[in-house]
Amino acid sequence: MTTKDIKKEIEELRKAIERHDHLYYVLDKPSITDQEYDKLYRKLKDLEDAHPELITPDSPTQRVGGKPAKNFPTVKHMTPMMSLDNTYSADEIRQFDERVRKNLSGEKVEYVVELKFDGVSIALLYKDGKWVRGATRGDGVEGDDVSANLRTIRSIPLAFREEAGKTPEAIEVRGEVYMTKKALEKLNEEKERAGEELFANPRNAAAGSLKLLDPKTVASRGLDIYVYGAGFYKGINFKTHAEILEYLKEAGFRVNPHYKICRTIDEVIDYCDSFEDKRYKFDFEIDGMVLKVNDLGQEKRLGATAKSPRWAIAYKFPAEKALTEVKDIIVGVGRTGAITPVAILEPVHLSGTTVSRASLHNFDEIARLDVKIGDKVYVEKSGEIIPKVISVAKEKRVGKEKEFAIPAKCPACGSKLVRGREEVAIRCENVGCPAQIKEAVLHFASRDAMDIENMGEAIVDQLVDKGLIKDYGDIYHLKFDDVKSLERFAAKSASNLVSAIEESKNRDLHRLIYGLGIRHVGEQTAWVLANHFGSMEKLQRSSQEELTEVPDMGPVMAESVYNFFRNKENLSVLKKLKDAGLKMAGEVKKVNAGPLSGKTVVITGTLESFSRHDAEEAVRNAGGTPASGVSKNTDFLVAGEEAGSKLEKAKALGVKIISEEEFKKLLK
Ligand code: 0OW
Repeated sequence: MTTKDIKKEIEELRKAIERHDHLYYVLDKPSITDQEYDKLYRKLKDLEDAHPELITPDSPTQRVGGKPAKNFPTVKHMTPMMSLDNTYSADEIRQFDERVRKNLSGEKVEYVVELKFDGVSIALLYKDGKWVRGATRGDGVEGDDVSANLRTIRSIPLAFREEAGKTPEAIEVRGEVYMTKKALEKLNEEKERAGEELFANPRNAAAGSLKLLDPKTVASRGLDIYVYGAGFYKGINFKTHAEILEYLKEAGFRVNPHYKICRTIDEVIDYCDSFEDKRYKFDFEIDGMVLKVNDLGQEKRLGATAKSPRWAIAYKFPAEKALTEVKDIIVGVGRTGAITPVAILEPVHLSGTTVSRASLHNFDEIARLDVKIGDKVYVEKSGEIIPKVISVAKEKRVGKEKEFAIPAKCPACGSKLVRGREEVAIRCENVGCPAQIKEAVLHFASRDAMDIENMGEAIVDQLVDKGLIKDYGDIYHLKFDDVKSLERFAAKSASNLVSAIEESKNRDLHRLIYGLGIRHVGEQTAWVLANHFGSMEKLQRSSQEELTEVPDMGPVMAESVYNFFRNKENLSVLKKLKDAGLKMAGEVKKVNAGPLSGKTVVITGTLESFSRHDAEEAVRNAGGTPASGVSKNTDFLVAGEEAGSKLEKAKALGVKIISEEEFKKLLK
C-alpha cells in the first residue's frame, strides 16, 4: 500500500469509529457489536503504530492521553460562565416571569425549560468544528484547563459531525459533567474496600475525578456529560436557545431530550413539577430545573447582573420530607466520648434513597422535639447531609409511645457516663473505651490531621477489634504482617497502608497537635499552639498561665490542654509517637502576623480555587482567624458559589462581603 492508500485507510477508519462512537456514547443506539467495533479500533491502532507520523491529536486512539499532568493551567473563558439565581416555588417562578415581561415592556415571551444537572459545569472550546480545549468553570471568568481529562469522555466529540452543516469559526459549548449513580456506587465500593473516604454524592465524585492528574484514572471513573448551551460563538447565527440545542445535537453533542418550549408560565410550572418525582428514575442527579428565555434577541436585551443572567433562572425542588415511625432510639459513642442519640426509623423512601436512621444530635434536641420511641415523625433530607428529624406528629400518638431514658452506662464499654460541667453532651470518660479508640484513631488519621491515606473506618475497626492497636500511638508500630492479616486486604493495599503510615510521620506540627484530639482544640487552636510554642516539648511543658497567654486561648481550652499533658495514658501514647520518630517540631511563626492580622474571616458557599479547609488555612497563614459563624465582630465574609444563610446574615449585620477574587487579592 502506498502512503496515500494508508492515509486514506486511516481516514476511513477514523470516520467509521467516530460514527460508531456517536451512535454508542451519544445516542446510546450502537449499530454494530462490540467485537466489530474493537476490530475497527484495532485496525486503526495497528496502522497508526506502524505509521506514527500519521497520528493526529483528534484521532479516536488519542483520547486517553499519555503521562499524567503536573497541574492544570488556568484559562480564560471566551465569555464569563455565569451562575443562576434560584427560585423555590411556583410563586417565585411567576415573579421571575413578571420581571422578564416588565423588562421586555410586555412583549410575549416563551421559555425553554430544561433539567438542572447536578454535576460540574465546564466549557468546551472548538475552532472550525475541531476540539481545542475544555475547562472547569472556576470563578466564572477563568477555570482550570482539564482537556486531557475531558477528552476521555467518549460522548464529547473531537470534531463536529458533517450532518451539522456549517461549522462556526469558534464556539464555546457549555455543559455539565456528571457521574452516574451506578458509577458512584461502584467507585464508593472500591473506596470502601480500600478503607478510603467515600464520596457523599455524584457531584463531589465528578468534581474530584475531573481534577485527577492521570487521564487513565479519569477514564475509569465513568464520567459523562450533557451540554446545555453555547456561551460564545462566531461565524454562525441562532435565533433561539432551542435552535442552539438542536444544532449541538446535530453536531454530535449529548443533549438531554427532556427540555420543552413553554409558551405560558403555567406550562413552565407544570413541566417543572412533572420532574419532581420522575428525576429519581434517571441514572444521574438533578437538583432542579432551569428556565431560559428562548428568543436570543430578548436574552440580549435582558442582559445580566454581575453574577447571573436576567433571562434564566433555576427552580430548585423542595427538600423532600417524609412521615415514618421511630422504632427505637439508640446511642453511639463519638471520638471525644460524647454519647449521641440516633433514631432508628421504619425505612422510608426519601430523596431517592431509603432512609432507616436519623441523627438526634443530643439529649436537649430529644427534649426539644419531645420525641418518644414509637412516635410518628417527619424526616427531611436536604443536600447530601444525613436525614434530620424535623418534628413529631403528636396527633398520631396512641399512648403506647415510650420515653427515651438517658443511659447511665457507656454502650461500648459499660463505664459510667458523666455530664461535663456546663456541657450539653453526656460522655464516657474511659480512654480505653473501644468506641472512643476507633474514633480517636480515625480522627488522628483523618485528612485534616495526619492524613494517613486509606486509613478509613473499615480498617480502623479491624485493627482495634483484632487488638492490633489500642491507641493511635500503636499505628506506627504496626508490622506489614499485622496489616496483611486484615480481611479483604491484598498484599498491595497492605504495603500501600504501611508506606502511607511511614509517610505521615513527617506531617506539620499543627496537624499532629490537632490529631491528638485534645478536647476543645480544633484546627485553628492547634495551628496557633504549634506556631506559638514551635515544638511538642515546649507545649507539653507549658504552664496553665503560659497557655492562657497564647492569642485566642480561653481558660477552658487552656485547662483542657494543660490537663491533657498531665494524663499518664496520654503521655505514654505521646512517647510511642516520639519513639516512632514523628516530627515533633516546626518553626515558630509569629501568630496573627500578615495581611489579615487580627481579622476574623468567615467563608461561605463553594469556592473554586480553595476547599473550605484550604481557605481557612490561608486565612491563618495570613495572620487572620477563620470563624464558622457570622457575628457582628466578623470582619469579612468571603461569599463563594451558592452562598447560603450566612450571606443573608452578613448583609443584615453590615459585615463586609467579599468575592473569592477579592479574597485572593487580600491574601497577597
Ligand atoms: N446545571 C445545569 C445548567 C443548565 C447557564 C446559562 C447562563 C447561566 C446558566 O444543568 N441546564 N443551564 C445553565 O445555563 N446552567 C446550568 O448550570 C449552571 C452552571 C453554573 C451554575 C449553574 O449550575
